[in-house]
Amino acid sequence: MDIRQKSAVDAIVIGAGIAGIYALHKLRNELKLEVRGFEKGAGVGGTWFWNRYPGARSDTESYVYRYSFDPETFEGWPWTQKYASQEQMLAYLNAVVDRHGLRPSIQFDTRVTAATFDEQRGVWSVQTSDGAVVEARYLIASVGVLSKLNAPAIAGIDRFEGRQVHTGAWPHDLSLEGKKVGVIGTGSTGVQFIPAAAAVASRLTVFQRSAQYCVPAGSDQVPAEFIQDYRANFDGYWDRLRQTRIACGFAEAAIPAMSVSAEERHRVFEEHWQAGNGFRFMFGTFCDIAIDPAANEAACDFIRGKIAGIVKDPATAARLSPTQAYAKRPVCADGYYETFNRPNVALVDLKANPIVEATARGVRTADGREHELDVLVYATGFECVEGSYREMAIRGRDGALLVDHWGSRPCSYLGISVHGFPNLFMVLGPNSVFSNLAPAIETQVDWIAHLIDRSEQLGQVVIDTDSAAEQDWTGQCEQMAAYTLFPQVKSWIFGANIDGRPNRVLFFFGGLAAYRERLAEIAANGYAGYAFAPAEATILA
Ligand code: FAD
Ligand code: NA7
Repeated sequence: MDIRQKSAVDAIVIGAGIAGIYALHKLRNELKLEVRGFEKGAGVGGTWFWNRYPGARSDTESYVYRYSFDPETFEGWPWTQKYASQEQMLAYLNAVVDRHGLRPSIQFDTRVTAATFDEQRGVWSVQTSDGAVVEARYLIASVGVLSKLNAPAIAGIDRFEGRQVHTGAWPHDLSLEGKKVGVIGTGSTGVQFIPAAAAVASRLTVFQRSAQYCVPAGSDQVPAEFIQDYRANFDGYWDRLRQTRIACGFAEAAIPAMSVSAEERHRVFEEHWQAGNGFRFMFGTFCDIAIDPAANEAACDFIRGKIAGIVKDPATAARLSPTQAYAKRPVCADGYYETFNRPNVALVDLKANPIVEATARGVRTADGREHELDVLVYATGFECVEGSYREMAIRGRDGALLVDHWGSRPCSYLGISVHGFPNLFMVLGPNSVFSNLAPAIETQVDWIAHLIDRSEQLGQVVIDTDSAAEQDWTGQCEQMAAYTLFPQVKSWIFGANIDGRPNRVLFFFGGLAAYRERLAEIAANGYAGYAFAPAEATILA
């Protein structure tokens, strides 16, 4: 029988991005469970299915932004560029899915709307947008940290006769060739989109709320010798990567910025500026850019100097120069600041001159000017981490709603489990590791599969996590975040990109190596914080 017709299976996987694909493979092909996948999109790929905007690409280097579990697909993969484009990422993920025969297990165009835990039977009852109800013992939520779109409310937007698009739901049929384009947002997406759009649009108006510290990406060909060495020593590369914090493949700095002379600091910054990559600039130059205010200000000063040197119009350069700490997720793009020297590009500073309303022909700013647009692009990001959970009614013990359990402080044990929601496993749930996300996802899915395997060995018991473990983990994440400069700035990594939302801690800043060590300790310590027991017997304090 087609697995997609079964109303009871061992496990359900929600989402078919990097995480969902791997979870399906792990549970179905390795643990030999019956697994049904649901994906609201029409195909696999998640982020790389949805984000088709011009310029879209990973900004983690290609050789570490993929699966380590599947050297074979990569073996024959045509690979020349340092960063994979959206098309290449999507093609790669589709190839993995087909190579492992996963497609028949996934039901596309189907959204999971609700999931309720039956305490007596230890079973999740999952409802989908097509009205079906499917039961499973294990529920894996791989719904993405950057999956629920965020867009500003613009007064009178219904009047606008042009086209509106979000970069995270880019339509297949839209070309910007020769069009008057407006873009709101200058985050990771905006800085990729802006140079690409400026090259084809007749006019590009950039509506900037916050100026951005953007370093070059250093997009380039990968040297053939490196590719050869990597293919020959695949496992060694990944083993070393898992011993690092940010897991982006570059050497992480061990020297504090202020321990060297000003000349040496400048030399190191310049070397990394030339090499490119945002994470490398933040974590490969000096070890304390994200911790020590003086080190951070030195990096800011260097980047501001670059902006002043690149952007010809001093007023534009000033508007592009951030004043706050360099403490958002670091971004990179080639030719970002240079784009503002083009005659067809204009910059609007929304803090000084906000959009007040939409008109039939465009948008009007507070200075009274109407900006004529054929297309208005929202590069305004996502309701991150918790956003996709807010779109599903997930009910655990006593009918408690997950989002109520979280309130304004999303908590978890290890970013994976939540007290009172047994056998629910999140991939990249609140307080997962802040790093290159591909190896973080593999780490979590391996752990989830390990727990499920153990439950199966113990006689298909229910796995719950205790409240103390959840609170302890969440508290540790908060303490670690407070040690860094990240909470000083409002950004998506603290959920504060959404208007009116305060900062809340959503990531573990201890790094991938420490996170993996913690998992190993927990396993060695009798799975501390977890209980494995028959359904009615697992109710934990
Ligand atoms: P996603 O890829 O977001 O997949 C989640 C899937 O779940 C989606 O397909 C969604 O449709 C589906 N879904 C959600 N809710 C439901 C529901 N209720 N029912 C059914 N299906 C549902 N990270 C890096 O580490 N390096 C990078 O260079 C990088 N670049 C990025 C560039 C962009 C433009 C964006 C947006 C993100 C980038 N990221 C990057 C983060 C990226 O999201 C992760 O690296 C990774 O792709 C996440 O995979 P995932 O499977 O966890 O989630
Ligand atoms: P980000 O990084 O959240 O950036 C969104 C941008 O949109 C950022 O410049 C925001 O300004 C701006 N924004 C958000 N809401 C508004 C409103 N209401 N008005 C004006 N401007 C707004 O999202 P991205 O898609 O760029 O990147 C997300 C992740 O995807 C990224 O880190 C990578 O992992 C890939 P702000 O800075 O908040 O003032």
